[in-house]
Amino acid sequence: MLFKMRPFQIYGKLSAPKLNHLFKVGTYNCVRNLVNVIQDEKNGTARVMLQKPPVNSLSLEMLNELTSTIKDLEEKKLRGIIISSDSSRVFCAGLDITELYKPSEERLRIFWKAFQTFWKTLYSTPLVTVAAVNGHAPAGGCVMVLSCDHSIMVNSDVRIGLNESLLGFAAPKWVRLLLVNACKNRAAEHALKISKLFTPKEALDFGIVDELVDSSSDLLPKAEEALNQLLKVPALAFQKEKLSFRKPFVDDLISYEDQDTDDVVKVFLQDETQNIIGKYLENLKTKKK
Ligand code: CO8
Repeated sequence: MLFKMRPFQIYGKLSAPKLNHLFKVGTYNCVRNLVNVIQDEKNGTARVMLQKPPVNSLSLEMLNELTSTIKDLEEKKLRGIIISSDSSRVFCAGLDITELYKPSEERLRIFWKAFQTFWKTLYSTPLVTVAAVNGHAPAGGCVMVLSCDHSIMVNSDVRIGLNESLLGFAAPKWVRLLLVNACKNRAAEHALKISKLFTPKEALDFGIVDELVDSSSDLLPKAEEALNQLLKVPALAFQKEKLSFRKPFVDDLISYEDQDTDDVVKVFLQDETQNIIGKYLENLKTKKK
């Protein structure tokens, strides 16, 4: 059977070999700068691939692009997405720490609001969301995984968790509740206090991810299988159940999001926090030397 072919919509640079690799009958890809969307029109699904080397950190541009990608796919009436990474070692390194180091107050406010907006969009999207976690997922990377409907991680020597306290700041309520919802209050409290990064096996045991696969080659087939399984549930019922659990958390954040931004800006602009972030960044840069 022949599927309808759509022309590529290319917003960013993509090399010819990569294009050839991605081009499949019945699919088309829409490459923006930092996110590559490979859409399967027949199935009504898409793979949303993070491609911001080296570690897919969430800069302001990345957050805005991810939000607009999800909104675009909702408008196109897609049914589900798999979020994965172009890197073989890192799913997402969390917020871009350079956004948090010596920022202007204005940029920091815009950045934090973009993070809130991205989270609200991902967490409550009517799309069925599956995270295919093929590498490290600290901090904001873990927030993304915890916000999907289902997550599968490769059982390798990578780590996942909320490690913000090491950077000198505490997770805000809406981030903390994501972990509490996954792994119970006491375990979440302990993990947040010590910036615990979980092995994939621990993450499975604590409910941070839903499934493990042994090899990265098994990840996407397994994610597709999981997505297709979830898509068998009638969409309206799925969305209603999802929103009945998630909307209260989103509404809660909406009720205090300006205060949340004020609090975060205040903490990040303190000298003490800036010193810790500066040292953390320095350690990241020097660890390979
Ligand atoms: N932001 C910006 N740059 C980064 C980040 C990041 N999050 N992570 C790594 N980099 C940079 C490194 O400095 C390095 O730069 P360069 O090449 O110039 O030296 C480059 O990316 C490659 O990094 P690595 O060599 O460390 O790559 P590895 O593959 O060895 O390791 C890791 C990958 C494990 C992801 C590792 O880079 C790492 O641990 N990164 C830090 C992750 C982290 O701590 N993120 C916290 C961000 S804060 C956050 O997300 C808050 C979330 C919400 C809570 C809010 C509470 C207020």
